Amino acid sequence: MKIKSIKAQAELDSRGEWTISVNLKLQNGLEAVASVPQGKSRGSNEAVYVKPQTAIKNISKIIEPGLKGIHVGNQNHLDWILNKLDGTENKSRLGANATLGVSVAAAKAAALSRGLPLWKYIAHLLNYKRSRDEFPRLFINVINGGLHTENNLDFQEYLIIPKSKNIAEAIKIGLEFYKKLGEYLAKHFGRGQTGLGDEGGFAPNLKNNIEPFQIMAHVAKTNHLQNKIQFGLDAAASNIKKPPSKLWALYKIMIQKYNLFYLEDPFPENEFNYFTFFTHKFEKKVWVAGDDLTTTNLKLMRKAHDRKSINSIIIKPNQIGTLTQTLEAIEQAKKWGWKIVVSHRSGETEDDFIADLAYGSYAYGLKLGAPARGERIAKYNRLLEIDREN
Ligand code: 2PG
Ligand code: MG
Repeated sequence: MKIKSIKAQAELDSRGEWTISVNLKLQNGLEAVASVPQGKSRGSNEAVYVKPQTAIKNISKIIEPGLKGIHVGNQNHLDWILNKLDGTENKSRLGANATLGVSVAAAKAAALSRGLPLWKYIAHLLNYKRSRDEFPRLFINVINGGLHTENNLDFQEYLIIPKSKNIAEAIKIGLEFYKKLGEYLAKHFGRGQTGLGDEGGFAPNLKNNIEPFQIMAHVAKTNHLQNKIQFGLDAAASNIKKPPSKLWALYKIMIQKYNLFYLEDPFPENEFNYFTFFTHKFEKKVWVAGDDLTTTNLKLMRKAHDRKSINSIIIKPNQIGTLTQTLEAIEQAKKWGWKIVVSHRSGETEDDFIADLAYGSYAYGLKLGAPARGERIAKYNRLLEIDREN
């Protein structure tokens, strides 16, 4: 299980932007590939990406020589070396795109060598021994706005979260709702309003930022799905110009009228105090999640914990740059009782790693976009496969 070679190359993400994929070969002949996603509405404290060509060069000049002969079965040690080779707090030397690609490819190679499905290998890294009887709930982005579209909605993601007994049923509910929503938009707003945003959700122009929930509630009710889904929102408020007090008033309506269940980044990433007031007031009703606020970074997570700013967290491996640090963030968040939602990025590849990560880390949820377009569908299909493997 020792590393023989690591090669990286440029490939395209779902927005047609260049990213990288990494091929890692072991001395035992096995090989694993990982591709790296890229966000658009990024938190300013995320680990630094370097240009794809620089990441590729760093992998061949620095990472491959530094990791050759290293055993992939010890993920901790391998990621420790990656951090050592980088030598910065935020991966700015090697690039978090370079380190994450290698880190995930190594985990995949280790899982292959042990003959384990990746999610089981991740559970093993976390020392989870009991068999998995739950599954991550799906956070499905059905209406897109903000930076992921050209439409007039300020909020980035209007989410549905199916309630179901198993993953296949959750996917079916998601599919049905998504189809019915598309039909409704085409009928009432015209075909031009059913274009898709970056994460596959519809991107209509609507009269205000609450109307998506009016429509979603209506579609749920008329299709007898109202007891089968809950609503969520990723405001991605760092990109919104409205003052926090105005945002607060909108969230209040969403909670009171639409039973909002999950609310991510309700305020800009530096507004820890607003988060704290809000969470204090609404923590019994809604899961208030940090994304740009916390960037999968233990230091920021600690700050949010000390101030009681959130009760839920988004986990994105590429915000921190190695699998080990991602798992550390998950472990810590669990100790604090936060609800954990593993997430894709808006610029995705066909790599389905996050499905295994959500499953294997026993996360509460997986945010994976709408059931449309190959890069999102890859994750849905992997979930179905895991369900059969389990
Ligand atoms: C977010 C993400 C993913 P991006 O804000 O949660 O949905 O968007 O990848 O553009 O940062
Ligand atoms: Mg977010």
